[in-house]
Amino acid sequence: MKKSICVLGLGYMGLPTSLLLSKNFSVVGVDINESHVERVRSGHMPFDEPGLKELYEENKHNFEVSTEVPSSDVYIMSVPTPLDKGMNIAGLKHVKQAAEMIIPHIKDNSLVIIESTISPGTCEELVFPILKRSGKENLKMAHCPERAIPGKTLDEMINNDRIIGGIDSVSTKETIEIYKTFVKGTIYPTNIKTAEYIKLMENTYRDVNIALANEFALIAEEGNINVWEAINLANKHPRVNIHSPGPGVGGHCIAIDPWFLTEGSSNTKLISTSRQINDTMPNHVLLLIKKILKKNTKAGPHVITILGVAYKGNVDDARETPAIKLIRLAENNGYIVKLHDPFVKNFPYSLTSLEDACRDSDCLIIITDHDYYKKLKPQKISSLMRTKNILDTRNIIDLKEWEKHDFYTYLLGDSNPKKNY
Ligand code: SAJ
Repeated sequence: MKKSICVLGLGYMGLPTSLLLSKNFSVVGVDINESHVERVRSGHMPFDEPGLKELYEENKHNFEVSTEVPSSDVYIMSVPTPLDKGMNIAGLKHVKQAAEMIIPHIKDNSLVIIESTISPGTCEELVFPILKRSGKENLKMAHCPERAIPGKTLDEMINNDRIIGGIDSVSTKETIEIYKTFVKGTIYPTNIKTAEYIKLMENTYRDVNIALANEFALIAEEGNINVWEAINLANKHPRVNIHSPGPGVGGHCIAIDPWFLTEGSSNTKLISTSRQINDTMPNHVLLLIKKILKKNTKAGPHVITILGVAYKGNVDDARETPAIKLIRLAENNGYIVKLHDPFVKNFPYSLTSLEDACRDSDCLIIITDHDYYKKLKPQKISSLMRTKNILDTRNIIDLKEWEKHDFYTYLLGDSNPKKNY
């Protein structure tokens, strides 16, 4: 008989994982959000992800969804672990709730796998003791952090290497057997706490490197240097790989996970400084907007247009997007803020058509590196604007092309001496 697997949490990672597993196992996907469960049950994918709908159609005979936890051989937790913002520590309430929900249904020999990102020690010190309250024998547990990137989730879940750390060698071995059914990359075994630590190191590494790129951009602006050209040429060195500056770091992982590392230590100067640099990039973007509007515009009130609210290019995901901070800062400074995004549907502020967003605007600000904006034609927008300013925070448009259509162009990380801000 096929092993039964229950995946708790049908979000960006839980749903694709459930569907990949349903090729070989009988899978029940559980979520506490009834309307979300209903949506998936009726065959509607709750977010855009290449190949997801097709995978659902292929495997739906092995896949059920429910708000109730069933009795199962294996449980996989893929629930959110948000940042407890007031304290900058991991918010583990969903993890605890999922563990409590499992207790009445868990069997002797069940295996519980945590995919959610957690601070080192959480599996052994928090979750396993909760599961042991069930009184069941030979419980097993492992941490198998996900490494996939939205927009390429299925491809990366299948092809990336994976780290699996069990609470003991049997747990590690059994978890590897399960993931081997769909992972083509190499699966590396380790212990459970090291697996928790590795996941946080990976995202912290990226955050610190982005902070360095952002700091390079700020220094370049002071020194009449185009940071994008400088980074491109520095990266010709065989051992240098500088990341890209931008308007700030968003998403559910890179902007959050470094704090899960720092909560367990007092030796975290570099990591917290990097977080601070990335978190204050929207403030810097606002300063650039102010300089632009001081120099080249008509009388206020000023209208600014934010192009892109997704946290990164070509996705519909706006979690932790730096656009939110920029919108709030801009409103606090008296600007009328108009917003456009070709993909995002759920957002706390109203989004409008591109034409409406640009009409009577004094400055366009590219925040998200959607391909859609790379292809934007200045002639399409030029006549709508009140004052033709454009600030590119991602270096994705051809500024010269926009200048041909009478735009004043500005680039984050380039003080642009000709325009002298
Ligand atoms: N960003 C920059 N400059 C860069 C790269 C990214 O400003 O050079 C910004 C992006 O615009 C975005 C944010 O950083 O706002 C994060 O984007 P991302 O593409 O770096 O990462 P995520 O959050 O989509 O996915 C990351 C990935 N982790 C790593 O690359 C180490 C992914 O593999 C993880 O699975 C995911 O976090 C996760 O779930 O932890």
